[in-house]
Amino acid sequence: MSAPAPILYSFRRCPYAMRARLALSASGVPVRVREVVLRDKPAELIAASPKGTVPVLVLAEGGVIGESLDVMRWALAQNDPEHWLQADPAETAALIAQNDGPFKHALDRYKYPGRYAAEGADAGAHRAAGLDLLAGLSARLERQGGQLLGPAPSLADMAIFPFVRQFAATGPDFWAQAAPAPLQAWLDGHARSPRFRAVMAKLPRWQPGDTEPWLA
Ligand SMILES: N[C@@H](CCC(=O)N[C@@H](CS)C(=O)NCC(=O)O)C(=O)O
Repeated sequence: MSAPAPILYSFRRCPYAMRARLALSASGVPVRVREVVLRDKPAELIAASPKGTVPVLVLAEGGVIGESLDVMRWALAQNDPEHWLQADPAETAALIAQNDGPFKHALDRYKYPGRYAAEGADAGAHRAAGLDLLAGLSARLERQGGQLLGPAPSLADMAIFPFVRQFAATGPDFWAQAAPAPLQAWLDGHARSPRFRAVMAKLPRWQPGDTEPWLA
């Protein structure tokens, strides 16, 4: 019998779950994954975290972490071999707040205009607003030597790139033609990394009674 391990409720394509998986993988902490379907969430997920979003990390000793950034910070507090936590905390928080706030707002309305039709969302205007914010990130990548807060990746890069990846994938031709080159290079580097590929492995949907696979 192996020692009890934390359990991560995850959804492969969710960018919040991706950032949690990236940090857990970087930390090397062994974690078992319950892959869920958002339209049919298991009762166990709701019992652990009634707000019903993923990711959720259920600790072996009984605590529950229901926010992606808290999962990242918990993982890196156990072990941070690549020093993701060494970047300036205030700048890290500001970059992530911009991503999770105005950038996510624009991304959702660009990607799913039908869902926001009632508020009169114009996909093109939101695409432009998103690109404006991304231009700021790109200028920063140039200034900092390749990553958002220096030459090496830190928490901000790993928390943000899954969302930029969604923006790029919403209109690949637009992205190729309109996104600044440093930003394209940054995204490609992260999206093609062995770690990202590993945490994007397809897992079967978890059903009660199944033994969960380990996170890569
Ligand atoms: N603030 C949360 C947001 C998580 C979130 O919104 N996850 C989405 C999937 S990407 C979700 O679970 N939505 C609930 C649903 O679709 O039912 C976090 O950072 O963990």
